[in-house]
Amino acid sequence: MATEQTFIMIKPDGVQRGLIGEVISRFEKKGFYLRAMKLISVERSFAEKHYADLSSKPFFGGLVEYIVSGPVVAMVWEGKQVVSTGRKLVGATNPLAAEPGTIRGDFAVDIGRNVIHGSDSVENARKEIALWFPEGIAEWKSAQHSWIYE
Ligand code: DAT
Ligand code: MG
Repeated sequence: MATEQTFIMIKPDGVQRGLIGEVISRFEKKGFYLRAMKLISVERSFAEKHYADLSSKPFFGGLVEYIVSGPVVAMVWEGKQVVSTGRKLVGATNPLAAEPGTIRGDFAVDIGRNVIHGSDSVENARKEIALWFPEGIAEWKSAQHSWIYE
């Protein structure tokens, strides 16, 4: 199946607040496939690498603090247009601007506690998956595939 993959991370607040199942459920029910997942606490240098594009922003220090403040759930999801559609499921960066029905719109208030990360392009998804899953990802095909994709 030559479809897209995206990197989704449940941030430390999402883990602490018991939202892991909720997030996974939304991606599963939509019709995307989980290809890799791990609960992991990352080092500051690793968080800085993940958010390297934002290193000049005034909020960078606080963002890195937040990501290393507890374990995160790192995942790879696969499916048709999963990068852009995953961003829609995630919702706008500022949770107060995120639509109800999105993860951030339903479960978050502050931009610095917005529960979840989703890759913003196919190219960045590829880079993030390589960074977070150097060990590789699982190969499998859902038995429901032909009931979701025509
Ligand atoms: P997104 O996570 O929606 O892709 P982003 O890549 O621009 O947004 O920023 C990464 C994270 O940094 C974002 O989820 C929350 C934080 N952030 C972004 N803009 C911010 C701001 N103006 N003030 C504080 N934190 C911010
Ligand atoms: Mg981003």
